[in-house]
Amino acid sequence: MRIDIITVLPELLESPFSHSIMKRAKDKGLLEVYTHNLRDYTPYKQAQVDDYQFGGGAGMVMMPEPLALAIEHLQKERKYDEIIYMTPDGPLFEQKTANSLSMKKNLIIICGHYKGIDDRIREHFVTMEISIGDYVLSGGELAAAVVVDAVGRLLPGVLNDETSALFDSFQDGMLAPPVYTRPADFRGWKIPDILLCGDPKKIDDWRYEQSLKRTEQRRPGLLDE
Ligand code: 6GU
Repeated sequence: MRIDIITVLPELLESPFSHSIMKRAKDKGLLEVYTHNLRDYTPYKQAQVDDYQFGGGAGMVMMPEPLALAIEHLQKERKYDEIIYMTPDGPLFEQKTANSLSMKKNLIIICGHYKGIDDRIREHFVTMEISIGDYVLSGGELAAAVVVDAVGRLLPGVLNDETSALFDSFQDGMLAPPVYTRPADFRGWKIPDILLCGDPKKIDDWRYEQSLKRTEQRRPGLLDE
């Protein structure tokens, strides 16, 4: 999978994909992430990419021309499955969004700043909008990093048995069960006996019960869906 990210802050997107599982995905050639500085595509002087909004009001808006030129530059090279705009007024990002995006080949992600982007770009170029939650970030970059991480780890070959996504919280509509590692007795706090019983079926049943209990207690809404 290839992801092209259009941003005014490419520096912000260097570190998130340079470690751990995202690094492995890139090293294995399973995930390619390229950042593009929007200022490289503006025809305006002083690398201007934003301007005052028509009708008045506080806050700048990202101009359509630099965004259109950046998108069209990328589209000349390959066909994109989705052009995604990161915006707090988009549909909420969920595990099922990540699952479906992980099956695409080429994605563009546009990171907004200030008051957002000129609406004509949303109308004529953007095919999908994503918000990562009901709060406002100062730009779309951190949200884009969340999406790339959630999607990248699902690509076939990225995770191994130890890190398998099959039993993640949300993957089956439930939260994950509690987990424990050595020592079995830490400061007198013991792990549940059943985990030492050696019967995989019993352990599976216990984990399922724990998942259900956690989900009922913490996120009852998930069980209705
Ligand atoms: Cl995608 N962008 C911004 N700026 N803020 C957000 C968001 C995105 N999702 C939640 N808050």
